[in-house]
Amino acid sequence: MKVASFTLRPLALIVALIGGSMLGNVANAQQNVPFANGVPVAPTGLADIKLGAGPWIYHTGETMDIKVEVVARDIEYPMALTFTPKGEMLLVTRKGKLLSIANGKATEIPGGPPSVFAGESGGLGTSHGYIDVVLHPDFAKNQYLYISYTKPVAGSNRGGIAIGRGKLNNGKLENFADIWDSQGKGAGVSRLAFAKDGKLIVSISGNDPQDLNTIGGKVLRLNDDGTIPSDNPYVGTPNTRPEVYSWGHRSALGLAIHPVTGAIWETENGPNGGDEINIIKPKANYGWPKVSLGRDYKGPWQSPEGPNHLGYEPPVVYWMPAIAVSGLLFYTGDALPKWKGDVFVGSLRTGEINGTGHVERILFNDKFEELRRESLLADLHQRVRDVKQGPDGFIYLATEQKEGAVLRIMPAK
Ligand SMILES: [Ca+2]
Repeated sequence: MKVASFTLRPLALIVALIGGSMLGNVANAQQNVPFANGVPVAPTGLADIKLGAGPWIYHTGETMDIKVEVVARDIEYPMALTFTPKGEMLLVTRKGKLLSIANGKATEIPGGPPSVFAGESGGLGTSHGYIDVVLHPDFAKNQYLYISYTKPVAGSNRGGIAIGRGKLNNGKLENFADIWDSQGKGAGVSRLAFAKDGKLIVSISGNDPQDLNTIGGKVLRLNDDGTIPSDNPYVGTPNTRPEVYSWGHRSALGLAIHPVTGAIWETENGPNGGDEINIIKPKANYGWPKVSLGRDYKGPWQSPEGPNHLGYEPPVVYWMPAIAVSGLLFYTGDALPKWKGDVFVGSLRTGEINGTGHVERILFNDKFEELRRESLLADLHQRVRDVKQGPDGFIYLATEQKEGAVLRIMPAK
């Protein structure tokens, strides 16, 4: 039933105004929330709850008790973490720092590029300093460390995404140089992963995911030196960027290679819902902004025809409302045996409420169809940006906030 105040009879309007009926609920509901830049301003009642000292013990759905510990804390805005073959933990931050974490202490590794940090986490138009860090598959031989970052661009307060590499040697990043540069055209977020064939897979957010002649909203495929692989799917296609591997993506905050199949998996954010996990195929169009399984920030379904993915590559998992899906991990360890083979994702916030980030575990069947989904650690109120498996088989989390931390999930005993 369409109810608008101008259609109400005077008596009903009076009833509505005094809030004594169903109609009153319509008239008095919280529909006029404050907006900024066309987006509702999310409340902050649960945000910035200080992380306790821990450890925390949880019972979990698969009847396995876990312990969560703080590995390091008071690190400003961690974005991504990784481990060297020798087990050293490396972290990059929105502040544009590369850090080595050991014994609860963060030590800065100099030699990285200048970068742009702008805006509060979770706000529109933010720039993220250092966004992701990966090691070359032959790192033990060549010491190559790659960073995707927001490179300063003259006349822009947001910068543009670039990717560079340097050699990690004796606590320094040496000879860092860009291997690929969006020339200011890509802003927002970017993730990196090396595929099993040694190609560097890159996700780039942007405003033009349906335009094959730009790099925004695409997954790209590069050689390890940033050049274009001759077997890329669009090499030689007119009016198409030869880096493009797949298209129609929104903000991808997670990228990982399946440990068995070698497939590229990606997490990307819808607005208020329509967050996705996708399996990336060459030339496939993943639909954004034509189709989505979620709502726009203002309330309407994103797809004009309703929520569907007809004619486009559908996600394997989706969320409505959004969880601000972030880092992506295939757990292969033995330390948490009941989770072996499961997928983990980070969440920055749930249902547009700040301070509700957490971790989700998803159990698939052998066709990668979802069977179970479990929410973990929501009571810690952290923005979980990255999820990685350590060499010890424990799960490590990077929480992206001003007083950010690295957490570790291990068996309770
Ligand atoms: Ca999609």
